[in-house]
Amino acid sequence: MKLIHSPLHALHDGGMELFRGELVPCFEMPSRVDHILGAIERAGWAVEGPRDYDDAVLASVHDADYLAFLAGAYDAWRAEGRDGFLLAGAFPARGMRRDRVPTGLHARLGYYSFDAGSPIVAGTWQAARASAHCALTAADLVAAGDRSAYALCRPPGHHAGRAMFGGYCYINNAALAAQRLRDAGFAKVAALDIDYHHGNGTQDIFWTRDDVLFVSIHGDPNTEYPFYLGHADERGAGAGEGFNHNFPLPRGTEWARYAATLDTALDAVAAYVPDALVVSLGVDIFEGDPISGFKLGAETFPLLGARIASLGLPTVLVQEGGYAVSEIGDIVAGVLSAFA
Ligand code: Q9C
Ligand code: ZN
Repeated sequence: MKLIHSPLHALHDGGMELFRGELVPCFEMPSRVDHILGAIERAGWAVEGPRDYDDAVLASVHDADYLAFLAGAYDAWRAEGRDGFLLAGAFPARGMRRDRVPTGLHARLGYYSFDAGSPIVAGTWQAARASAHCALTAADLVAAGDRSAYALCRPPGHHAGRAMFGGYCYINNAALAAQRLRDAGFAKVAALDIDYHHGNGTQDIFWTRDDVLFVSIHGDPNTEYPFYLGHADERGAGAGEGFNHNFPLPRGTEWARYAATLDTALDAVAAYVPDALVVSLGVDIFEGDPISGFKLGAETFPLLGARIASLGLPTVLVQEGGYAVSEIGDIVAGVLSAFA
């Protein structure tokens, strides 16, 4: 199994997030990658860099105006004589206009995002592009015949919608990988999202499509971020109706219940009879995660990996969340061991 990583992730650093009324350094920090790389190297697996891609590839799952905003936001901030980082603080909620893109930088910042927890620093665009390239490279390896590949993506991607960033995510790496597999000739692709937080961005991107199935297990949005999407009654629309499956679980969920729900989710994937699988591998479902609420012990992750691997599908694994920084390396390695 090949593992793909870019050191450019480290350029996305130094931003702060609004957390319970205070500005704090982002839980989503560069050292997460150091710990995952360390565990990968201890396991004896080699890591390689991503291939290069034209920015046009990103437009396969994102709107062009959104990508242009992301690419130029920091320079526009600089041009206003500012430094540090951009952080959105106002959003077009109900009763306000979303039909016109505003002209001002801060107005567009809120227009294209949904939380005050996802800063844009000088290197965010470069890091997000490199992260996307890792996912695309892993997809290309699987398209060329590898049974599985892992993309050590940072920043993560599954909260990023067609034209919206948030939840530490700017470009939807998993969606790009799924689209890449489709374009390579895999007729039906399933995206399984096991991050603690609902993958609202991936759901958004494939909502009206029947060629990419979205299946997600996550904390109940009644109480868990991102709050406003992820309920079980969200089933897709138009041609996509019936091709979206959400499995919300309460805070405090332990392995026994999680495993039973995972089996139901895997049954939904298998019933679709996909040609390939993309896994949004968030390991913030670990009991030690500082911002999440499930109670899965470290020892359950090889079991989790084995259950997903038992589908027997060509699989692209894409790193999403996981904030118990010093423990996520061994946890990710535990999942990958089932595929390697
Ligand atoms: N009080 C990912 O795991 N902050 N994103 C939540 C709750 C946002 C998580 C604050 C969490 C985003 C990829
Ligand atoms: Zn998460």
